[in-house]
Amino acid sequence: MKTKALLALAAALAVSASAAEPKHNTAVSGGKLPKPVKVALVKVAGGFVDPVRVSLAPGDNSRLFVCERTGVVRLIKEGKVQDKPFLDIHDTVVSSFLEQGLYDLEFHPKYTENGKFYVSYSDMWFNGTTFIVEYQVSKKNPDRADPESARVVFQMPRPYANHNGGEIAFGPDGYMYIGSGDGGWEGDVLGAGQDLTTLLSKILRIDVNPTSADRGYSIPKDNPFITPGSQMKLFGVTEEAFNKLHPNARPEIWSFGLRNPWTFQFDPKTGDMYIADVGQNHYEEIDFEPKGKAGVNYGWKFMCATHPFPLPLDASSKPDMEAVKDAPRVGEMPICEYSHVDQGNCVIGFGVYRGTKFPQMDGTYFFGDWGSGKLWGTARDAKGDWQMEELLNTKLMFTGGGQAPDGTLYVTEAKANYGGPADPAQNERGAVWMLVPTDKVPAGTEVAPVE
Ligand SMILES: [Ca+2]
Repeated sequence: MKTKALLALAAALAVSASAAEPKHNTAVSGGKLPKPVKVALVKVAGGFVDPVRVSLAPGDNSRLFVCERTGVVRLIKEGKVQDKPFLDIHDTVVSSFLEQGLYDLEFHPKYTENGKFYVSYSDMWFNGTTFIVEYQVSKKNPDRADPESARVVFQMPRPYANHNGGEIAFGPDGYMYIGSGDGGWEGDVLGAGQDLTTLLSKILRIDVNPTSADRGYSIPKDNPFITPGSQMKLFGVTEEAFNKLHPNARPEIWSFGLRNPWTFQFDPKTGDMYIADVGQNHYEEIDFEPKGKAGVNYGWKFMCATHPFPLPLDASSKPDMEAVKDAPRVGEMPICEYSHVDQGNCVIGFGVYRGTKFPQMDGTYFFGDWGSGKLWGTARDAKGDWQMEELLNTKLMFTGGGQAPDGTLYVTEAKANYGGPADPAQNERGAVWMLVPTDKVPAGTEVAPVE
């Protein structure tokens, strides 16, 4: 009887687990978007030193704040780059290595009321430590930040110069989400991916409003790895309940198992998250997180995209898929993946278009590759399967993007490469582009050449 009851319980659990975790496909290039669209990149402005992000303030579609990796935030106003920057913190940003510098700028969701915004960058004086600092706009001039208003919100030491992540974004819940890479070198030498005691290799979630003056931020009470004090007892707790406790986990963690989430975005309509996780040697991936789903494991370093890591190579130095076909898969699988063989080497997410101007783009997530200049769209078809379609093959080296309140998507592109000049100011200048359907390209504008 007892065995039968256990078997019934196991069967019930299996059913409920599969109901809670619907399986989805992992799309590869070659699919067709449910809403067919042809797109072009229209140049907005050039002359930027390694631009990596574009930010726009809530309710304001007219001003583009461009993050230059060297630590300068330039302002494009009514299509013209302003002479004076919005913010210049180059004397505290280290940018001599390609993956370091000013990463991102985000405006507080209530910016129109409180004038607060946030930058994330690699700090020069703290050996590349990630800093997230709050500033306020000048009370006298909306085109200028107040440099004296700096308040350090968050800092996180980086063991190596690479895999810093960098993206910050406010979720639909008003909390700040932070992309943090695995700490660097290659192959997750620190074992950070599956380690809940480190902030490396994660998406973090914090409240930028501290609850006490001696802290830079506070922890949202429903973060997934907080252990409530009431549960810290060793007796009278079921094994199942113990299994859910992570007494050493960092409470800032939202999700884990990410290699280098340099970009991620929220769908402005649904609140779902798309993570462009940069892969190693063989595959790039896009992860999808339904709104509010906490504590997800995206698999690194057990997995790179849908493939076990490390991948054994065959006699011709190609991944030996036969050797790993029965290997266990760990964590949530991506919705899209592509190979380094002919598709690129560093995935860059741009965002989900949501707007009234271009209905044929609505609901599609757009992303590209830094190495190949290809640009894809992905969305679910009528059956619920993810489709991934190549839309452009450019010569641009994509670095990031940004989205306007009206849904318009922007793309940044720089010419910098590994092994380039130690002073990024010596790099060829990059530009900001706007993603539009080809039949909506404004007359007299420059369009990115495609192959
Ligand atoms: Ca951002």
